[in-house]
Amino acid sequence: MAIVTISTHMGRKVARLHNLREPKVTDKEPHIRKDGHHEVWLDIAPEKAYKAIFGKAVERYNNRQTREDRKVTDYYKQVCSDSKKAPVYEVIVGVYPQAGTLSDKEQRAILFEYAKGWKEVNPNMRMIGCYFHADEQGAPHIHLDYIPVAHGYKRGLDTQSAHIRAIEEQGFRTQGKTTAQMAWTRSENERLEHICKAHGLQVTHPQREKGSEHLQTKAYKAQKELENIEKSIKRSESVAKRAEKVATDKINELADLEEAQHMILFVTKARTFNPDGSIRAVRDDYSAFCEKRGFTPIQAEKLNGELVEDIEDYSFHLE
Ligand SMILES: [Mn+2]
Repeated sequence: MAIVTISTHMGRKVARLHNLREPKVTDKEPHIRKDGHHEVWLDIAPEKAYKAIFGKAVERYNNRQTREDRKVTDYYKQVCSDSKKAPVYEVIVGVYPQAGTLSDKEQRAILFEYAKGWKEVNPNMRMIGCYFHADEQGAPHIHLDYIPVAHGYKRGLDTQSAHIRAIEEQGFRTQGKTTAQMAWTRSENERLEHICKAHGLQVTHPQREKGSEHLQTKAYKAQKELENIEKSIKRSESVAKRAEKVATDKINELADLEEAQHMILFVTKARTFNPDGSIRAVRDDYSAFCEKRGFTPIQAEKLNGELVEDIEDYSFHLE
């Protein structure tokens, strides 16, 4: 199971040409891979969207005006020139793997679900653009552009483009240190988290943990470490088994050797009665025997020493 962090970054900066991958703009953006994948899920020009959303309100307002100069001719332009407002807002949504992996396809599915569910929970935030970018450095993400729509104004148009009012109309209120905007952002994060969980992902909140590594991530890493340790134990066990076999072979070889020693002693006994036989001759025979059996010089020397002692003992008894 992959562990991810999520983010819904809300902002007033909308770069439609970047989102649409307009070459004039993206040619100057080196972080975009030319051969990368991107999709346009929805794209309505803001001017057009403003006419569709506020056209009727503009009409109602203009019909009430007696003075021609008070009539609204272009509501979009009016909002653009209002320093307190942005005509279009944007949320950048991403799912970022912290441990484990997540395919582009899976990321796309989650983000698509998020975008698809937008309309139902955000009736006041009219989506006019949605762009899937899997061609930038880092994880795939979407840019979701929307126009905030608030109703019930007594002054000016009865329906206006107004971010905070639109959020409040959706039921979010400022409470203590939590602003309506923060509450709404949190609710969108929870919605995304819910989708991630439905896709079998674990979601961590490193920022809530104030930069410390999340316990779930730690647990995941510990689990992986344990698996690695288990693997290395298995490897050690098979090494031990092989070593045991080598040891058994060596013991068998030593048993053979002991037998050979007895044989040599037997030969020595025979040579004692032979005027040409000597201890030295037996020792040379034995050295050759060790060499043939593949013993190291030290092993051979040690055994040799023992053998000589044995032979000397034996000779003594014979006298
Ligand atoms: Mn992008």
